[in-house]
Amino acid sequence: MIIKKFVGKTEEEALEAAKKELGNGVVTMNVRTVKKKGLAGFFGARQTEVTVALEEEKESLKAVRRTLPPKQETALPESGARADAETGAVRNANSLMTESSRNIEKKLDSLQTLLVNRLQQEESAKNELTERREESEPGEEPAGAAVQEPSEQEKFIRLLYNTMLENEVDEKYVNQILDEADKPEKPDVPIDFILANIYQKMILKFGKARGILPAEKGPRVVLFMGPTGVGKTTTIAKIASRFAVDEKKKVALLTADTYRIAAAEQLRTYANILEVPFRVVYSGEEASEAIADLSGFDYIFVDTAGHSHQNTEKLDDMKQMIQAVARNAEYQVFLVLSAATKYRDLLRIASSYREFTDYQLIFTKLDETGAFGNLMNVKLYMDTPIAFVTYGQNVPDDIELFNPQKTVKQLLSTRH
Ligand SMILES: Nc1nc2c(ncn2[C@@H]2O[C@H](COP(=O)(O)OP(=O)(O)O)[C@@H](O)[C@H]2O)c(=O)[nH]1
Ligand SMILES: [Mg+2]
Repeated sequence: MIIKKFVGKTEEEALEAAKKELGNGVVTMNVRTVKKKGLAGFFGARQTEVTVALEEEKESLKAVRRTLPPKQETALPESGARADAETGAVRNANSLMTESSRNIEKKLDSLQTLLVNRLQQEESAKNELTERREESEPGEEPAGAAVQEPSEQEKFIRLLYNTMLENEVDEKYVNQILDEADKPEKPDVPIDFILANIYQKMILKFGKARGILPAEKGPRVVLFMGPTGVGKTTTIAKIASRFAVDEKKKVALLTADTYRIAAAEQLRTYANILEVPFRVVYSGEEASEAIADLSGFDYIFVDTAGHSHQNTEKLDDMKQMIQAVARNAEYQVFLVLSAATKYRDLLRIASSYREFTDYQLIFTKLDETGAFGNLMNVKLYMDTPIAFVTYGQNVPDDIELFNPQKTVKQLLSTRH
């Protein structure tokens, strides 16, 4: 069975929308007045929400709904009953994710404790304020007494909202995430259900990267592009080491970064350490020749020069290089970006490279920033997945496959 909510100015309007999407077979389950969507909705205007049902529910929704306990004594997490419900909700939410594990469950548990503690802190700070106000104005009604108290759920969502903003997720995407997450249907929905739901939506938003795949035939050529100084060469060394040393693959390194002598020498040094072939290529033609010479290899990693989007000469070189590689081999492109770069600049850079190629993302220098919102922002803006992240200068250790669970947990955690 599908259960879905539709909103409109009136009940009729909401039901019209439901029938338009799901057909005339819908059955009205519930009608109620609700506040508008997004953060604004927690304070703003009201509309009518109709919950309708239709045969054929998606398994994933069923799994989450089954976890809803029939009745909760309290929305705060002290009671044993609530703790049971929490484990259920989290376990089921996790079972929807391919990478579910006890580990994530544990992490999510501690994350929730963190959030709840903060919620309680805010609560007691507010109570203190009210008490003080009452003391100073005896006989008068405390201000705001007429205003309806937001529910625990609303406060919790508000807290998640602020936490994501603090972690520099673009407000536009924060609203999108909250709008897409299932809204609590009843006032006593436990907050861990809300958390599990939002957590899951965010993981789905990050999607899954392909990473570096072996070619079907011949070598896989992997190009790394990005601004100067973001860590392209270092990242190539890390990745090349994983493939050459850990996986015992035949790896070769090329560099097209011929603008600075030191840049080529840096990669040559890594090639020497790894004992893999190294070549400098000055043009697309030379790259083609090198690929032909290295046809017995598994992976050929190509370093490139950073360019600014005003530099049309370098831009043309890059295009030619990619075209030459595309003619001669199965290839993949990665755009390397620093997590410490400003949001607007990241979008400008990512857009300028997108003009001539598709790519997966690599974020470097996660150790240099406490806010990971840009990972979500760039991923969603460019609609392309993040494959690797790096978090230090050590070769080959400071790199890992992008782990959405870990990043989402960071985005929902308070920074210290
Ligand atoms: N803190 C930190 N530094 C990094 C990271 N990756 C690379 N670097 C450093 O950034 C500087 C530029 O790296 P490089 O690979 O030469 O950048 P490229 O110009 O893009 O090839 C070097 O000092 C690297 O050690 C990282 O993940 N974290
Ligand atoms: Mg370099």
